[in-house]
Amino acid sequence: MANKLYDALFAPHENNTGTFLHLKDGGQVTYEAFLRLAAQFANVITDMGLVAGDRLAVQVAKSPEALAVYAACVRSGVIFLPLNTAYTPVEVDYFVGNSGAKLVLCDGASADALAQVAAQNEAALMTLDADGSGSFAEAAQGKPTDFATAERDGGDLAAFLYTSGTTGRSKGAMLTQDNLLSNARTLVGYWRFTSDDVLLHALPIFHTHGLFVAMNVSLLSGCSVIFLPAFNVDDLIGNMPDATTMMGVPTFYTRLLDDPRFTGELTGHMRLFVSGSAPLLAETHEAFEARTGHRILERYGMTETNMNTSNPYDGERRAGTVGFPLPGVEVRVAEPDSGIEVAAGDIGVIEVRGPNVFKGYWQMPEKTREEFRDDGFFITGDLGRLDEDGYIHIVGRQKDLIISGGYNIYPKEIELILDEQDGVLESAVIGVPHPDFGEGVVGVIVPQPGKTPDPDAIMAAINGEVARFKQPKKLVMLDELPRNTMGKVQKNALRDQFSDLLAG
Ligand code: MCA
Ligand code: AMP
Repeated sequence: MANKLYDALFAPHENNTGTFLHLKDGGQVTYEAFLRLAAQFANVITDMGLVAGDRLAVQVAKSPEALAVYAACVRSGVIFLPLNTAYTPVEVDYFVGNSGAKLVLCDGASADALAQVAAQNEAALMTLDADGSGSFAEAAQGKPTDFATAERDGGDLAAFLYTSGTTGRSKGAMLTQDNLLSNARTLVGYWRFTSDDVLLHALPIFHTHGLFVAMNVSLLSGCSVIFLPAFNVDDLIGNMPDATTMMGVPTFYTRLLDDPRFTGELTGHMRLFVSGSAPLLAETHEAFEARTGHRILERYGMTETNMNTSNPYDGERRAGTVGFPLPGVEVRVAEPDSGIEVAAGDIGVIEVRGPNVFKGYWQMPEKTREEFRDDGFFITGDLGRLDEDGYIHIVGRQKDLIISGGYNIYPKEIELILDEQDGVLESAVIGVPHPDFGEGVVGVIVPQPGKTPDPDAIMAAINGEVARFKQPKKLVMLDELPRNTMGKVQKNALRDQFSDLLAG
Protein backbone atom coordinates (compact mmCIF):
# COMPACT_ATOMS: atom_id res chain seq x y z
CA MET A 1 0.00 0.00 0.00
CA ALA A 2 1.23 3.50 -0.74
CA ASN A 3 0.91 6.63 1.32
CA LYS A 4 3.11 9.20 -0.34
CA LEU A 5 3.88 11.44 2.62
CA TYR A 6 4.18 8.66 5.17
CA ASP A 7 6.39 6.64 2.87
CA ALA A 8 8.75 9.58 2.32
CA LEU A 9 8.94 11.12 5.80
CA PHE A 10 8.27 8.37 8.29
CA ALA A 11 8.41 4.83 6.87
CA PRO A 12 12.17 4.96 6.15
CA HIS A 13 12.76 5.42 9.89
CA GLU A 14 10.65 2.53 11.18
CA ASN A 15 13.78 0.56 12.03
CA ASN A 16 16.05 3.55 12.60
CA THR A 17 17.54 3.22 16.07
CA GLY A 18 19.24 6.60 15.82
CA THR A 19 18.15 9.59 17.92
CA PHE A 20 15.32 11.64 16.50
CA LEU A 21 14.57 14.00 19.41
CA HIS A 22 16.88 15.28 22.15
CA LEU A 23 14.71 16.52 24.98
CA LYS A 24 15.20 19.37 27.42
CA ASP A 25 15.52 17.00 30.40
CA GLY A 26 18.39 15.16 28.69
CA GLY A 27 16.19 12.31 27.48
CA GLN A 28 16.16 11.06 23.90
CA VAL A 29 13.58 9.56 21.59
CA THR A 30 14.77 7.29 18.81
CA TYR A 31 13.14 7.37 15.40
CA GLU A 32 12.03 3.78 15.90
CA ALA A 33 10.38 4.44 19.28
CA PHE A 34 8.70 7.57 17.94
CA LEU A 35 7.16 5.62 15.08
CA ARG A 36 6.00 2.81 17.31
CA LEU A 37 4.18 5.35 19.47
CA ALA A 38 2.72 7.00 16.37
CA ALA A 39 1.40 3.61 15.24
CA GLN A 40 -0.28 3.11 18.62
CA PHE A 41 -1.82 6.57 18.30
CA ALA A 42 -3.04 5.73 14.80
CA ASN A 43 -4.76 2.68 16.27
CA VAL A 44 -6.51 4.84 18.86
CA ILE A 45 -7.59 7.34 16.23
CA THR A 46 -9.18 4.65 14.08
CA ASP A 47 -10.69 2.96 17.16
CA MET A 48 -12.39 6.29 17.82
CA GLY A 49 -14.08 5.86 14.46
CA LEU A 50 -12.04 8.28 12.38
CA VAL A 51 -11.26 7.27 8.82
CA ALA A 52 -9.03 8.80 6.16
CA GLY A 53 -10.26 12.30 5.30
CA ASP A 54 -11.76 12.99 8.76
CA ARG A 55 -10.31 15.86 10.78
CA LEU A 56 -8.54 15.68 14.14
CA ALA A 57 -8.10 19.00 15.98
CA VAL A 58 -5.17 19.23 18.39
CA GLN A 59 -4.58 21.95 20.97
CA VAL A 60 -1.82 20.55 23.14
CA ALA A 61 1.57 21.59 24.48
CA LYS A 62 4.62 20.85 22.38
CA SER A 63 5.94 17.38 23.22
CA PRO A 64 7.20 14.29 21.38
CA GLU A 65 3.74 12.82 21.86
CA ALA A 66 2.11 15.87 20.26
CA LEU A 67 4.40 15.40 17.27
CA ALA A 68 3.54 11.70 17.15
CA VAL A 69 -0.12 12.69 16.69
CA TYR A 70 0.93 14.37 13.45
CA ALA A 71 2.70 11.19 12.31
CA ALA A 72 -0.33 9.12 13.34
CA CYS A 73 -2.62 11.33 11.28
CA VAL A 74 -0.44 11.08 8.20
CA ARG A 75 -0.30 7.31 8.57
CA SER A 76 -4.05 6.92 9.04
CA GLY A 77 -4.93 9.49 6.39
CA VAL A 78 -6.71 11.63 8.98
CA ILE A 79 -6.37 15.37 8.37
CA PHE A 80 -4.21 17.00 11.04
CA LEU A 81 -5.52 20.30 12.40
CA PRO A 82 -3.10 21.83 14.91
CA LEU A 83 -4.24 24.83 16.96
CA ASN A 84 -2.30 27.53 18.78
CA THR A 85 -2.28 26.73 22.50
CA ALA A 86 -3.09 30.39 23.17
CA TYR A 87 -6.50 30.19 21.50
CA THR A 88 -9.53 30.64 23.77
CA PRO A 89 -12.41 28.15 23.84
CA VAL A 90 -14.41 30.65 21.74
CA GLU A 91 -11.77 30.46 19.02
CA VAL A 92 -11.40 26.68 19.27
CA ASP A 93 -15.17 26.33 18.96
CA TYR A 94 -15.04 28.03 15.57
CA PHE A 95 -12.21 25.81 14.28
CA VAL A 96 -13.82 22.59 15.47
CA GLY A 97 -17.22 23.57 14.12
CA ASN A 98 -15.92 24.86 10.81
CA SER A 99 -13.66 21.88 10.14
CA GLY A 100 -16.17 19.29 11.37
CA ALA A 101 -13.40 17.67 13.42
CA LYS A 102 -14.52 14.36 14.89
CA LEU A 103 -11.92 14.22 17.62
CA VAL A 104 -10.39 17.03 19.67
CA LEU A 105 -7.20 16.50 21.67
CA CYS A 106 -6.48 19.02 24.40
CA ASP A 107 -4.42 19.48 27.51
CA GLY A 108 -6.04 18.05 30.65
CA ALA A 109 -6.16 21.55 32.11
CA SER A 110 -8.46 22.76 29.30
CA ALA A 111 -10.67 19.66 29.25
CA ASP A 112 -13.46 21.25 31.29
CA ALA A 113 -13.46 24.40 29.19
CA LEU A 114 -13.47 22.43 25.93
CA ALA A 115 -15.97 19.73 26.94
CA GLN A 116 -18.85 21.92 25.87
CA VAL A 117 -17.09 22.94 22.66
CA ALA A 118 -16.64 19.29 21.74
CA ALA A 119 -20.19 18.37 22.73
CA GLN A 120 -21.85 21.13 20.76
CA ASN A 121 -19.84 20.17 17.70
CA GLU A 122 -20.47 16.45 18.16
CA ALA A 123 -16.77 15.73 18.49
CA ALA A 124 -15.11 13.37 20.95
CA LEU A 125 -12.66 14.94 23.41
CA MET A 126 -9.50 13.28 24.72
CA THR A 127 -6.53 14.68 26.60
CA LEU A 128 -2.81 14.71 25.97
CA ASP A 129 -0.72 16.56 28.53
CA ALA A 130 2.68 18.15 28.14
CA ASP A 131 4.29 15.15 29.90
CA GLY A 132 2.73 12.75 27.41
CA SER A 133 0.02 11.48 29.78
CA GLY A 134 -3.76 11.85 29.44
CA SER A 135 -6.70 9.82 28.23
CA PHE A 136 -5.42 9.64 24.65
CA ALA A 137 -2.03 8.29 25.78
CA GLU A 138 -3.74 5.85 28.16
CA ALA A 139 -5.89 4.53 25.34
CA ALA A 140 -2.71 3.93 23.33
CA GLN A 141 -1.10 1.74 25.97
CA GLY A 142 -1.10 -1.87 24.88
CA LYS A 143 -2.20 -1.03 21.36
CA PRO A 144 -0.25 -2.67 18.52
CA THR A 145 2.93 -0.86 17.58
CA ASP A 146 2.15 -1.43 13.95
CA PHE A 147 -0.65 -0.06 11.81
CA ALA A 148 -2.04 -0.78 8.37
CA THR A 149 -1.00 2.45 6.66
CA ALA A 150 -3.91 4.15 4.89
CA GLU A 151 -3.50 4.48 1.15
CA ARG A 152 -3.10 8.14 0.18
CA ASP A 153 -1.78 9.83 -2.88
CA GLY A 154 -0.16 13.20 -3.29
CA GLY A 155 -3.40 15.04 -3.98
CA ASP A 156 -5.01 13.86 -0.76
CA LEU A 157 -5.28 16.29 2.12
CA ALA A 158 -2.78 16.03 4.94
CA ALA A 159 -3.54 19.07 7.09
CA PHE A 160 -5.80 22.05 7.67
CA LEU A 161 -4.11 25.15 9.02
CA TYR A 162 -6.40 28.03 9.84
CA THR A 163 -5.39 31.51 8.80
CA SER A 164 -7.33 34.59 9.75
CA GLY A 165 -8.82 36.78 7.12
CA THR A 166 -9.47 40.41 6.36
CA THR A 167 -13.18 39.81 6.98
CA GLY A 168 -12.39 38.56 10.48
CA ARG A 169 -13.36 34.94 9.78
CA SER A 170 -10.62 32.34 9.77
CA LYS A 171 -10.19 30.11 6.74
CA GLY A 172 -8.97 26.54 6.76
CA ALA A 173 -6.09 26.25 4.31
CA MET A 174 -6.23 22.74 2.85
CA LEU A 175 -2.73 21.35 2.39
CA THR A 176 -2.15 18.22 0.38
CA GLN A 177 0.52 15.59 0.85
CA ASP A 178 2.23 16.89 -2.28
CA ASN A 179 2.22 20.48 -0.99
CA LEU A 180 4.13 19.40 2.09
CA LEU A 181 6.39 16.85 0.47
CA SER A 182 7.44 18.95 -2.50
CA ASN A 183 8.44 21.80 -0.19
CA ALA A 184 10.31 19.55 2.24
CA ARG A 185 12.28 18.01 -0.64
CA THR A 186 13.13 21.42 -2.02
CA LEU A 187 14.25 22.80 1.34
CA VAL A 188 16.40 19.79 2.26
CA GLY A 189 18.30 20.27 -0.98
CA TYR A 190 18.44 24.06 -0.92
CA TRP A 191 19.57 24.31 2.69
CA ARG A 192 21.77 21.18 2.47
CA PHE A 193 20.23 19.22 5.33
CA THR A 194 21.76 15.78 5.95
CA SER A 195 21.43 13.11 8.61
CA ASP A 196 24.47 14.65 10.31
CA ASP A 197 22.56 17.81 11.19
CA VAL A 198 21.19 18.64 14.62
CA LEU A 199 18.41 21.23 14.44
CA LEU A 200 17.82 23.50 17.42
CA HIS A 201 14.02 23.67 17.59
CA ALA A 202 12.26 26.16 19.88
CA LEU A 203 9.32 27.06 17.63
CA PRO A 204 5.75 25.98 18.31
CA ILE A 205 4.60 22.98 16.27
CA PHE A 206 1.14 24.27 15.42
CA HIS A 207 2.26 26.48 12.53
CA THR A 208 3.96 25.92 9.21
CA HIS A 209 7.34 27.17 10.38
CA GLY A 210 7.87 24.88 13.37
CA LEU A 211 5.94 21.91 11.99
CA PHE A 212 6.33 21.61 8.25
CA VAL A 213 9.47 23.61 7.58
CA ALA A 214 11.42 22.44 10.61
CA MET A 215 10.07 18.94 11.24
CA ASN A 216 9.40 17.73 7.70
CA VAL A 217 12.89 18.82 6.68
CA SER A 218 14.34 16.98 9.69
CA LEU A 219 12.36 13.82 8.98
CA LEU A 220 13.22 13.81 5.31
CA SER A 221 16.92 14.33 5.92
CA GLY A 222 16.94 11.97 8.92
CA CYS A 223 18.72 14.48 11.14
CA SER A 224 18.13 14.83 14.85
CA VAL A 225 16.38 17.66 16.62
CA ILE A 226 16.94 19.38 19.95
CA PHE A 227 13.26 19.63 20.67
CA LEU A 228 12.64 22.36 23.26
CA PRO A 229 9.14 22.83 24.68
CA ALA A 230 9.24 26.61 24.17
CA PHE A 231 11.58 29.45 23.37
CA ASN A 232 13.81 30.82 26.04
CA VAL A 233 17.24 32.34 25.65
CA ASP A 234 18.91 30.22 28.36
CA ASP A 235 17.89 26.95 26.69
CA LEU A 236 18.97 28.16 23.28
CA ILE A 237 22.36 29.24 24.52
CA GLY A 238 22.75 26.09 26.62
CA ASN A 239 21.96 23.79 23.68
CA MET A 240 23.73 25.73 20.93
CA PRO A 241 27.02 23.82 21.30
CA ASP A 242 25.25 20.57 20.38
CA ALA A 243 23.41 21.95 17.35
CA THR A 244 24.43 22.56 13.76
CA THR A 245 21.42 24.58 12.56
CA MET A 246 18.60 26.70 13.94
CA MET A 247 15.34 28.08 12.60
CA GLY A 248 13.54 31.00 14.21
CA VAL A 249 11.39 34.07 13.87
CA PRO A 250 13.15 37.46 14.07
CA THR A 251 12.29 37.83 17.77
CA PHE A 252 14.50 34.78 18.48
CA TYR A 253 17.44 36.56 16.88
CA THR A 254 16.90 39.94 18.54
CA ARG A 255 16.54 38.27 21.94
CA LEU A 256 19.73 36.25 21.41
CA LEU A 257 21.58 39.39 20.39
CA ASP A 258 20.43 41.08 23.58
CA ASP A 259 22.33 38.47 25.60
CA PRO A 260 26.08 38.94 26.04
CA ARG A 261 26.56 35.14 26.31
CA PHE A 262 25.58 34.87 22.64
CA THR A 263 28.96 35.16 20.97
CA GLY A 264 30.96 34.17 17.93
CA GLU A 265 32.61 31.51 20.04
CA LEU A 266 29.28 29.94 20.98
CA THR A 267 28.16 29.78 17.37
CA GLY A 268 31.44 29.18 15.55
CA HIS A 269 30.58 25.55 14.75
CA MET A 270 27.04 26.30 13.52
CA ARG A 271 26.29 25.59 9.85
CA LEU A 272 23.11 27.61 9.31
CA PHE A 273 20.68 30.06 10.92
CA VAL A 274 17.33 30.48 9.13
CA SER A 275 14.82 33.27 9.78
CA GLY A 276 11.27 33.74 8.58
CA SER A 277 7.57 34.33 9.36
CA ALA A 278 8.13 38.08 9.74
CA PRO A 279 10.56 40.64 8.35
CA LEU A 280 14.08 40.43 9.72
CA LEU A 281 15.36 43.98 9.99
CA ALA A 282 18.52 44.61 7.98
CA GLU A 283 20.07 46.00 11.16
CA THR A 284 19.43 42.68 12.97
CA HIS A 285 21.02 40.83 10.05
CA GLU A 286 24.05 43.09 10.26
CA ALA A 287 24.33 42.98 14.04
CA PHE A 288 24.15 39.18 13.90
CA GLU A 289 26.98 39.02 11.42
CA ALA A 290 29.05 41.50 13.39
CA ARG A 291 28.60 39.39 16.55
CA THR A 292 28.91 35.88 15.16
CA GLY A 293 30.31 36.05 11.66
CA HIS A 294 27.19 34.23 10.38
CA ARG A 295 24.82 35.71 7.83
CA ILE A 296 21.27 34.66 8.69
CA LEU A 297 19.50 33.02 5.77
CA GLU A 298 16.09 34.72 5.42
CA ARG A 299 13.30 32.99 3.58
CA TYR A 300 9.65 33.83 2.89
CA GLY A 301 6.56 31.70 3.11
CA MET A 302 2.92 31.54 3.97
CA THR A 303 0.56 29.03 5.51
CA GLU A 304 -1.18 28.66 2.15
CA THR A 305 2.00 28.18 0.17
CA ASN A 306 4.66 26.76 2.48
CA MET A 307 8.01 28.30 1.52
CA ASN A 308 8.24 30.41 -1.62
CA THR A 309 11.60 32.11 -1.69
CA SER A 310 14.93 31.84 0.07
CA ASN A 311 18.24 33.56 0.18
CA PRO A 312 20.93 31.31 -1.27
CA TYR A 313 22.95 28.84 0.73
CA ASP A 314 26.21 29.58 -1.08
CA GLY A 315 25.71 32.96 -2.67
CA GLU A 316 25.18 36.32 -1.01
CA ARG A 317 22.49 36.36 1.68
CA ARG A 318 21.26 39.88 1.18
CA ALA A 319 19.95 41.68 4.27
CA GLY A 320 16.40 43.02 3.96
CA THR A 321 15.52 40.60 1.17
CA VAL A 322 13.91 37.18 1.02
CA GLY A 323 16.11 35.94 -1.80
CA PHE A 324 15.03 34.06 -4.91
CA PRO A 325 12.11 31.79 -5.84
CA LEU A 326 12.80 28.27 -4.61
CA PRO A 327 13.37 25.63 -7.30
CA GLY A 328 10.04 24.59 -8.78
CA VAL A 329 8.22 27.63 -7.37
CA GLU A 330 7.19 30.42 -9.74
CA VAL A 331 7.03 33.89 -8.21
CA ARG A 332 5.96 37.07 -9.98
CA VAL A 333 5.46 40.64 -8.87
CA ALA A 334 2.23 41.81 -10.43
CA GLU A 335 -0.01 44.76 -10.84
CA PRO A 336 -2.69 44.20 -8.15
CA ASP A 337 -5.76 44.74 -10.34
CA SER A 338 -4.72 42.83 -13.45
CA GLY A 339 -2.13 40.32 -12.29
CA ILE A 340 0.13 41.49 -15.10
CA GLU A 341 3.79 41.45 -14.16
CA VAL A 342 5.16 44.90 -13.31
CA ALA A 343 8.38 46.26 -14.79
CA ALA A 344 11.55 45.07 -13.05
CA GLY A 345 12.16 47.15 -9.94
CA ASP A 346 8.55 48.32 -9.60
CA ILE A 347 6.42 47.45 -6.61
CA GLY A 348 3.54 45.02 -7.02
CA VAL A 349 1.75 42.18 -5.29
CA ILE A 350 3.71 38.94 -4.92
CA GLU A 351 2.03 35.99 -6.62
CA VAL A 352 3.05 32.35 -6.42
CA ARG A 353 2.43 29.16 -8.38
CA GLY A 354 3.83 25.69 -7.83
CA PRO A 355 3.39 22.32 -6.16
CA ASN A 356 3.72 24.03 -2.78
CA VAL A 357 0.52 26.06 -3.20
CA PHE A 358 -2.50 24.82 -1.23
CA LYS A 359 -5.68 23.35 -2.65
CA GLY A 360 -8.00 26.09 -1.39
CA TYR A 361 -9.92 27.17 1.69
CA TRP A 362 -12.14 24.54 3.27
CA GLN A 363 -15.74 25.06 2.21
CA MET A 364 -15.01 28.57 0.92
CA PRO A 365 -14.87 28.19 -2.86
CA GLU A 366 -15.51 31.88 -3.45
CA LYS A 367 -12.77 33.04 -1.10
CA THR A 368 -10.48 30.57 -2.83
CA ARG A 369 -11.39 31.87 -6.30
CA GLU A 370 -10.82 35.47 -5.21
CA GLU A 371 -7.25 34.71 -4.19
CA PHE A 372 -6.19 32.90 -7.34
CA ARG A 373 -5.64 34.30 -10.83
CA ASP A 374 -7.09 32.43 -13.79
CA ASP A 375 -3.63 31.12 -14.64
CA GLY A 376 -3.26 29.48 -11.23
CA PHE A 377 -1.11 32.07 -9.46
CA PHE A 378 -2.01 32.59 -5.79
CA ILE A 379 -2.19 36.25 -4.71
CA THR A 380 -0.24 36.47 -1.44
CA GLY A 381 -1.28 40.02 -0.48
CA ASP A 382 2.37 40.83 0.21
CA LEU A 383 3.85 43.76 -1.68
CA GLY A 384 7.29 43.37 -3.12
CA ARG A 385 9.81 44.26 -5.76
CA LEU A 386 12.65 42.55 -7.53
CA ASP A 387 16.03 44.23 -7.36
CA GLU A 388 18.49 44.31 -10.23
CA ASP A 389 19.99 40.98 -9.17
CA GLY A 390 16.66 39.18 -8.84
CA TYR A 391 16.43 39.32 -5.04
CA ILE A 392 12.88 39.80 -3.81
CA HIS A 393 12.24 42.56 -1.31
CA ILE A 394 9.01 42.55 0.68
CA VAL A 395 8.09 46.20 1.03
CA GLY A 396 4.69 46.01 2.68
CA ARG A 397 1.34 44.30 2.76
CA GLN A 398 -1.74 44.87 0.70
CA LYS A 399 -3.72 42.88 3.29
CA ASP A 400 -4.57 44.49 6.60
CA LEU A 401 -2.42 42.21 8.72
CA ILE A 402 -0.23 42.65 11.78
CA ILE A 403 2.65 40.23 12.38
CA SER A 404 3.70 40.23 16.02
CA GLY A 405 6.55 37.96 17.08
CA GLY A 406 5.78 35.79 14.05
CA TYR A 407 2.08 35.43 14.87
CA ASN A 408 -0.53 36.89 12.55
CA ILE A 409 -3.29 39.14 13.77
CA TYR A 410 -6.03 40.35 11.47
CA PRO A 411 -7.24 43.75 12.76
CA LYS A 412 -10.81 43.11 11.62
CA GLU A 413 -11.23 40.28 14.12
CA ILE A 414 -10.34 42.61 17.00
CA GLU A 415 -12.21 45.62 15.60
CA LEU A 416 -15.43 43.59 15.48
CA ILE A 417 -15.10 42.91 19.21
CA LEU A 418 -14.14 46.51 20.08
CA ASP A 419 -17.09 47.88 18.13
CA GLU A 420 -19.52 45.85 20.25
CA GLN A 421 -18.33 47.29 23.55
CA ASP A 422 -20.32 49.79 25.63
CA GLY A 423 -19.72 53.37 24.63
CA VAL A 424 -17.67 52.52 21.52
CA LEU A 425 -18.73 54.14 18.28
CA GLU A 426 -16.04 52.64 16.08
CA SER A 427 -12.48 51.41 16.22
CA ALA A 428 -9.33 50.75 14.25
CA VAL A 429 -6.66 48.23 15.15
CA ILE A 430 -3.14 48.86 13.94
CA GLY A 431 0.36 47.45 14.24
CA VAL A 432 3.10 49.78 15.45
CA PRO A 433 6.81 49.15 16.00
CA HIS A 434 7.48 46.95 19.05
CA PRO A 435 11.02 46.44 20.31
CA ASP A 436 10.58 42.70 20.95
CA PHE A 437 7.82 41.51 18.63
CA GLY A 438 8.59 43.70 15.59
CA GLU A 439 5.01 44.91 15.52
CA GLY A 440 2.63 45.25 18.45
CA VAL A 441 -1.14 45.65 18.45
CA VAL A 442 -2.75 48.98 19.32
CA GLY A 443 -6.52 49.52 19.50
CA VAL A 444 -7.82 52.97 18.61
CA ILE A 445 -11.31 53.68 19.93
CA VAL A 446 -13.77 56.44 19.07
CA PRO A 447 -16.30 56.88 21.89
CA GLN A 448 -19.99 57.40 21.19
CA PRO A 449 -20.93 61.06 21.75
CA GLY A 450 -21.15 61.79 25.47
CA LYS A 451 -19.87 58.34 26.48
CA THR A 452 -16.59 57.32 28.15
CA PRO A 453 -15.83 53.67 27.41
CA ASP A 454 -14.10 51.75 30.20
CA PRO A 455 -10.75 50.41 28.89
CA ASP A 456 -10.53 47.74 31.62
CA ALA A 457 -13.97 46.39 30.79
CA ILE A 458 -13.08 46.39 27.11
CA MET A 459 -9.84 44.49 27.70
CA ALA A 460 -11.68 41.98 29.89
CA ALA A 461 -14.23 41.39 27.14
CA ILE A 462 -11.48 40.86 24.55
CA ASN A 463 -9.66 38.52 26.91
CA GLY A 464 -12.65 36.18 26.96
CA GLU A 465 -12.71 35.90 23.20
CA VAL A 466 -9.29 35.93 21.60
CA ALA A 467 -5.78 34.73 22.41
CA ARG A 468 -3.54 37.06 24.45
CA PHE A 469 -1.09 37.66 21.62
CA LYS A 470 -3.90 39.19 19.52
CA GLN A 471 -5.01 41.59 22.25
CA PRO A 472 -4.04 45.26 22.04
CA LYS A 473 -0.97 46.07 24.10
CA LYS A 474 -2.54 49.53 24.47
CA LEU A 475 -5.92 51.15 23.85
CA VAL A 476 -6.14 54.81 22.91
CA MET A 477 -9.15 57.09 22.46
CA LEU A 478 -9.62 59.51 19.58
CA ASP A 479 -12.52 61.82 18.78
CA GLU A 480 -12.59 60.53 15.22
CA LEU A 481 -10.64 58.29 12.85
CA PRO A 482 -8.71 59.89 10.00
CA ARG A 483 -10.45 59.11 6.70
CA ASN A 484 -9.67 59.79 3.08
CA THR A 485 -12.13 61.39 0.70
CA MET A 486 -13.67 57.99 -0.01
CA GLY A 487 -14.39 57.57 3.70
CA LYS A 488 -11.79 54.84 4.16
CA VAL A 489 -9.94 54.84 7.48
CA GLN A 490 -6.35 55.90 6.93
CA LYS A 491 -4.45 53.41 9.00
CA ASN A 492 -1.15 54.79 7.78
CA ALA A 493 -1.93 58.09 9.46
CA LEU A 494 -2.77 56.25 12.68
CA ARG A 495 0.40 54.19 12.46
CA ASP A 496 2.41 57.42 12.09
CA GLN A 497 0.59 59.10 14.94
CA PHE A 498 1.16 56.21 17.35
CA SER A 499 4.50 54.98 16.06
CA ASP A 500 6.22 55.52 19.43
CA LEU A 501 3.43 54.18 21.62
CA LEU A 502 5.02 50.77 22.26
CA ALA A 503 8.62 51.92 21.92
CA GLY A 504 9.36 50.54 25.38
C1 MCA B 1 3.74 36.06 23.41
N1 MCA B 1 3.09 37.22 23.65
C2 MCA B 1 2.96 37.88 22.52
C3 MCA B 1 3.55 37.07 21.53
N2 MCA B 1 4.04 35.95 22.12
N3 MCA B 1 2.40 39.06 22.24
C4 MCA B 1 2.44 39.46 20.96
N4 MCA B 1 2.99 38.75 19.97
C5 MCA B 1 3.57 37.54 20.23
N5 MCA B 1 4.10 36.80 19.25
C6 MCA B 1 2.62 37.74 24.94
C7 MCA B 1 1.83 36.73 25.75
O1 MCA B 1 0.48 36.81 25.43
C8 MCA B 1 2.11 37.19 27.15
O2 MCA B 1 1.34 38.33 27.43
C9 MCA B 1 3.54 37.65 27.09
O3 MCA B 1 3.77 38.00 25.72
C10 MCA B 1 4.53 36.56 27.49
O4 MCA B 1 4.13 35.32 26.88
P1 MCA B 1 5.14 34.13 26.64
O5 MCA B 1 4.37 32.95 26.19
O6 MCA B 1 6.04 33.97 27.83
O7 MCA B 1 5.97 34.69 25.44
P2 MCA B 1 7.25 34.11 24.83
O8 MCA B 1 7.43 32.68 25.19
O9 MCA B 1 8.36 35.02 25.10
O10 MCA B 1 6.84 34.10 23.28
C11 MCA B 1 7.39 34.94 22.35
C12 MCA B 1 7.78 34.13 21.12
C13 MCA B 1 6.49 33.43 20.60
C14 MCA B 1 8.81 33.08 21.50
C15 MCA B 1 8.35 35.06 20.09
O11 MCA B 1 5.53 34.42 20.27
C16 MCA B 1 6.76 32.54 19.43
O12 MCA B 1 7.14 31.38 19.60
N6 MCA B 1 6.57 33.04 18.20
C17 MCA B 1 6.76 32.22 17.00
C18 MCA B 1 5.54 32.20 16.19
C19 MCA B 1 5.64 31.26 14.99
O13 MCA B 1 6.08 30.11 15.10
N7 MCA B 1 5.23 31.76 13.84
C20 MCA B 1 5.28 30.98 12.62
C21 MCA B 1 3.97 31.10 11.92
P3 MCA B 1 0.72 38.64 28.86
O14 MCA B 1 1.89 38.68 29.79
O15 MCA B 1 0.05 39.95 28.67
O16 MCA B 1 -0.19 37.50 29.13
S1 MCA B 1 4.10 30.20 10.33
C22 MCA B 1 4.31 31.48 9.28
O17 MCA B 1 4.22 32.60 9.65
C23 MCA B 1 4.74 31.32 7.86
C24 MCA B 1 4.25 30.14 7.11
C25 MCA B 1 6.24 31.39 7.76
O18 MCA B 1 6.71 32.05 6.85
O19 MCA B 1 6.88 30.74 8.61
P1 AMP C 1 1.01 33.12 7.82
O1 AMP C 1 -0.30 33.50 7.29
O2 AMP C 1 1.08 32.94 9.30
O3 AMP C 1 1.49 31.95 7.11
O4 AMP C 1 1.99 34.32 7.53
C1 AMP C 1 2.45 34.56 6.25
C2 AMP C 1 2.90 35.96 6.12
O5 AMP C 1 4.06 36.17 6.90
C3 AMP C 1 3.32 36.29 4.72
O6 AMP C 1 2.23 36.56 3.87
C4 AMP C 1 4.21 37.50 4.96
O7 AMP C 1 3.42 38.66 5.11
C5 AMP C 1 4.86 37.15 6.28
N1 AMP C 1 6.23 36.65 6.13
C6 AMP C 1 6.69 35.38 6.17
N2 AMP C 1 8.04 35.36 6.01
C7 AMP C 1 8.43 36.63 5.87
C8 AMP C 1 9.68 37.29 5.69
N3 AMP C 1 10.81 36.61 5.65
N4 AMP C 1 9.69 38.63 5.56
C9 AMP C 1 8.55 39.34 5.63
N5 AMP C 1 7.34 38.79 5.81
C10 AMP C 1 7.28 37.46 5.95
